[in-house]
Amino acid sequence: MARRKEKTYQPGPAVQAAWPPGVSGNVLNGQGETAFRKASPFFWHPPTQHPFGTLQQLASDGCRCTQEAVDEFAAARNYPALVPVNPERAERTAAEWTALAREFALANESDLFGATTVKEHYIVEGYDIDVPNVVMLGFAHDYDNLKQVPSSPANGKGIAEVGRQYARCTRASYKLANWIRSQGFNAYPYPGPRADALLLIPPAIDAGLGELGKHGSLINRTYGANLRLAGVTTDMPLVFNDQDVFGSDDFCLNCRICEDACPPDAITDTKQWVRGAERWYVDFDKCIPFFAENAGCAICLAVCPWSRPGIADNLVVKMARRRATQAGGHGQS
Ligand code: B12
Repeated sequence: MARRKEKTYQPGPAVQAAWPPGVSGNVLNGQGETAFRKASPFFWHPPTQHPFGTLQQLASDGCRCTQEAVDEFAAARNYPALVPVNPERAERTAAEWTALAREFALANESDLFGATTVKEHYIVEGYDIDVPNVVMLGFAHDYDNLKQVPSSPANGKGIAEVGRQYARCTRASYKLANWIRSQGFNAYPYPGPRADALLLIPPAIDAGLGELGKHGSLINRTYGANLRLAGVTTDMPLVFNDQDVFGSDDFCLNCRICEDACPPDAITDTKQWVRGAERWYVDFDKCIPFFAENAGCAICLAVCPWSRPGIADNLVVKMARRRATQAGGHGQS
């Protein structure tokens, strides 16, 4: 077996000074907990709601490393107004509403569309979501820009690309929410970049957008992990998607490209219990210092084999073949 790469990264003094004494983000996130509980408000929530407020400010300042990145993140935080809900609505089936909403979303900047019901483990502790359904949207980064991470004042292309796609998340989720409202239903956008009531990865998995990767981000069968997410909660009747299990989780079991590439060694090779579910988990205490010092990082997204354009289709076929061989093998024994 090949040896793991030596990691030499050590957090610098600014991160150490900003760290809340005695606090672990992994404990706050419920690493090692086998019973279910909701996620606690965490990074990118208002700084008064969690203990990492000072570090969050440091990370946020670091992401403004070039004027282009500043401008893209400003566009991402330019939240439009929500229109009032139309008191009149047409009689349509859930299938008809879903087809119309999908068509609208895909024509208005989203690359992916899926729907599911709102479940308890999507909602952050202390928040409420009082509509039953959620539409999940996916947005691919420009891969050539994204792969220039980590960013710095000398080359901010990677983090500017993250900001640019967040701006698309904002525009697209608000446009879809306003379209749904104009059709007579409640709708609330969750665009990122700031955190809110809704965790985005768990509903994206249930809405068929992909599987959770070893690097803690969702892997889609077309775009890999080269993807941002946004959501719109609503009471519009919708047809729900099934999960899309296409083999990336199995692939992660034997792949360690992101583990090896992660400078602070934050990605682990085994699944862990976190708030009652056994799944991939990224060590926040190791990840965040490098993230804060390197303008948002995203190396794990860029190196993921599923993210390279044109590769995911082949990997889906390869994983289907592997499953068929394994099933055949079991049948013969
Ligand atoms: C806080 C946050 C961070 C923090 C903490 C990261 C973390 N692991 O939670 C920091 C700043 C370190 C961070 C870094 C990054 N993030 Co971030 N982050 C968020 C944010 C705002 C909230 C997540 C949260 O509260 N985490 C704390 C707890 C809940 O984490 P957790 O228990 O480990 O759970 C995570 C997953 O396991 C999964 N999950 C939670 N519950 C359950 C339950 C089940 C059953 C399953 C299967 C999965 C699952 O969702 C959680 C999100 O990572 C979300 C947006 C959102 N509203 O969801 C974006 C988000 C998760 N981040 C994203 C990305 C891309 C990144 C980065 C690559 C940075 C970048 N340049 O874009 C790195 C990757 C680091 C990593 N893999 O962890 C994307 C992921 C897109 C994708 N393809 O999946 C999101 C969805 C933002 C977006 N709008 O697209 N992030």
